[in-house]
Amino acid sequence: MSVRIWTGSGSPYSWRVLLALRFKGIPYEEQVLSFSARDHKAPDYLARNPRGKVPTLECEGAVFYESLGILAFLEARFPDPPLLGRAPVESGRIWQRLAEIDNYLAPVMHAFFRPIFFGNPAGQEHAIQQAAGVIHLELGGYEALLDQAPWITGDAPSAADLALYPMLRSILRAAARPSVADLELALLPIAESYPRVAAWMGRVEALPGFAATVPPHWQAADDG
Ligand SMILES: N[C@@H](CCC(=O)N[C@@H](CS)C(=O)NCC(=O)O)C(=O)O
Repeated sequence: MSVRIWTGSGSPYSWRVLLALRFKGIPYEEQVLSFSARDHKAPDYLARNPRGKVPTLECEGAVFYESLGILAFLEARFPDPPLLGRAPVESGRIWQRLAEIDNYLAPVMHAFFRPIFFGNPAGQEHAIQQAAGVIHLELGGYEALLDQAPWITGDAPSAADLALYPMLRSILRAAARPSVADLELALLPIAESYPRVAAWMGRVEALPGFAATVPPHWQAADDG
């Protein structure tokens, strides 16, 4: 059995799959593509993933892209420990949260961090503040959920935790940029506004193998 994964440093979708691989104790070989060199648009990569995005995973001759599809494959091929639940209700709850993360948080994450990481926040303050407002609504929901249980879907970590964490880290990393310091986004420090979310982030960071998944160019960053 050999697993290869193509990632991009800092890609939250790649990070969720790396967390799942570590959680399940699956050995893998990682190839970090360079976005600036446009490795993800090279013909040999497009042959594996015609959308030219990361992550892509190959296992025993089968190639998968789209992080949720990859997680579903990993769960079926390597069921223990489970990440997508065993019982129908548990499984449905986890997929519900995954759909919420990708349908509601992901678009606003992109709207928030794109002008901060890849553009010029000057002139886009209103759009950034609007996105931050939606992020606060989402964070409020997770704060309430985490008041009921230590993990997003209950008493054990699930794919929902592993999918949510990298997105929140990306958001907080963007919020820490000096270029938005004057916007009073009230996202940092996260422990002040959302103590349960902050404590949950600590629990994710304590999962075995977590450190090896942190994007290489983030290792030294203090982003709250
Ligand atoms: N829905 C996809 C999203 C993947 C995605 O958007 N990846 C980004 C990096 S976070 C990417 O590869 N962007 C490069 C591009 O679109 O050219 C998934 O879940 O895998």
